[in-house]
Amino acid sequence: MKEIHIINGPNLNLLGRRQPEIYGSQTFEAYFATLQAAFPQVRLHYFQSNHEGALLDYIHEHGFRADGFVLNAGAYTHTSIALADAIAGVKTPVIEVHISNVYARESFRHHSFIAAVCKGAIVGLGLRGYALAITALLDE
Ligand code: CA2
Repeated sequence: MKEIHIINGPNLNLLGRRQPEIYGSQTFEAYFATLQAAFPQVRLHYFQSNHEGALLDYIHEHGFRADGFVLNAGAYTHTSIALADAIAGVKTPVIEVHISNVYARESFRHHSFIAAVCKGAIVGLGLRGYALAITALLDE
C-alpha cells in the first residue's frame, strides 16, 4: 500500500474558521476524512505545524520511505530556503499545493522557494488541489 503524507504549514490549522472567501469553509480535518474515503487504497497521513523546524524534521523523518508528500507550506513557501533544502535532500517526491491562486494575490506570494525542488504544483483550485496531487503521485 502506498504511503502519502499531507503536510500543511503555518496558519493552515485555521482553515474553515476564518477568511472563508479565500480558503473555503471546511476544516482540514473534515476534508482529510473525505480524502481517506476517496483513496482507500492509500495509507494517508496528515501533519500540520506552525513551526519551520518541525516541518523540516517531519520531511527528514519520512522523506526516505514515504511514496509522496503533498505540501502546502503556507507562507514559508515564499520565505524558506531551509524548506527547499530539506525537500532537495530527501528522496520522496513532493507536490506543492496552494488553496488560493497565489498569482492573483499580493506580489510577495508570486515567488516560491520550493517550486524548483518539487515535482509540480497545483495552485488556486481550493482543497481539491490536495486530491489532484494525490492522484498525480499515484501515477508515479
Ligand atoms: O493558498 C494557500 O494555500 C497558501 O499557501 C495559504 C497561506 C498563504 O500564506 C500562501 O501565500 C498561500 C496562508 C494560510 C493561512 O490560512 C488561513 C486559513 C484560514 C484563516 C486564516 C489563515
